Amino acid sequence: MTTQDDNMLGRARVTDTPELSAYYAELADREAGALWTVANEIEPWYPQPKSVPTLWRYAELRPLVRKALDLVKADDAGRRVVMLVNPGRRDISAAAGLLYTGLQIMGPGESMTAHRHQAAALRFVLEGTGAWTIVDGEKLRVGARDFAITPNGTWHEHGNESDDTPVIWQDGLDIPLVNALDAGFYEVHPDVYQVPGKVVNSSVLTYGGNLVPYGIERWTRPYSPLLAWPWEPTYQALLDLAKASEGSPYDGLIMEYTNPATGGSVMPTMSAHIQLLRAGQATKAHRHTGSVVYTAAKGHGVSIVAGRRFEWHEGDVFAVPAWAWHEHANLDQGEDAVLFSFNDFPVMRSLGFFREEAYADNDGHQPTPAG
Ligand code: GTQ
Repeated sequence: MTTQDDNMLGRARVTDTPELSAYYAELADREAGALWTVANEIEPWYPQPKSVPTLWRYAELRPLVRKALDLVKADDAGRRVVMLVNPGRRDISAAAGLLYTGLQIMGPGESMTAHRHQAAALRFVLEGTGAWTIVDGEKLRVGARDFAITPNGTWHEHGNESDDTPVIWQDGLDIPLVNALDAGFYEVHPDVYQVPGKVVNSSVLTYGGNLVPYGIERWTRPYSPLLAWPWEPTYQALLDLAKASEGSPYDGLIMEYTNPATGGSVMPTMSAHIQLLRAGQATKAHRHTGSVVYTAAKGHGVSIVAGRRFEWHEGDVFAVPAWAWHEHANLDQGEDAVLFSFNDFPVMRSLGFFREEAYADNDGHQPTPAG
């Protein structure tokens, strides 16, 4: 089928004939092909993500995640995780673009063995009080709404030291990106478990205070020396920013978790944001390259993603594919709402692929979707 776009000068527009079909078959027999049969598809005018806007409701998934506690042992599963799979990307287990996400549950007293892999990982804690992770020998204790990273190649193992309450946290990994680049490696720790250093949360104690230690060897690894961002100071930073700034018309009061040594993203492939929407605030629509996975961290709101209306509550996760128009609103008139998100913007930016565009019509809002 040809479209108006295909007919434009400079685009492939060869009509099939019996001779051509026979020719294509001859090429195919030799593992070759005619570019003009696929040119418009492989060089689209603008991004054509296979991922579709998707919402995963925590109220629906939480009981299923808890069910996994009884069905599989953490050690047998390796990681007891319910993946959130984009209906357009089942082939690569991605949630959006080349980003993976899942809900990991650990029962009281459970702990898992150590491994490391090429994929980078991040965690956003949804519930529970006893969660810990050991990242390259540093034990981190993380509570609800805390953010933590497991940079690629670092040894890590997780557990829950609570006596009675399961922990559920969200994992975000760049597994599909690593696989798309055929760069995946995976190793089990030679001693099965790491021996953590004596000081818990040492990177938070060292780098968490808005100051960088002076007079010690400079940090030169490609990821943040700070490995965890507790919720309280993070939320306070948003409240303080709200006093000093109007914020972004598209994102409200948005901040990036950063590498304190560079001011850049926490890891080379993935970045994360935390954003506050004031009571009743509605943002304008924009779109950009790069894929984003959002989590409702606090409050209740709605996001319109490429015309789909996603009403969200705490713990809900939704995917915004690359180049999809999106806008957010806080549906509560009295309380603020907070969205956590992670993205592949560092990849887009380092390759020169980042582009952003404002929605121009209708005062910056997409048409109200039906239903
Ligand atoms: O915690 O190491 O959800 O390796 C998927 C793959 C979590 C992890 C996931 C992983 C991990």
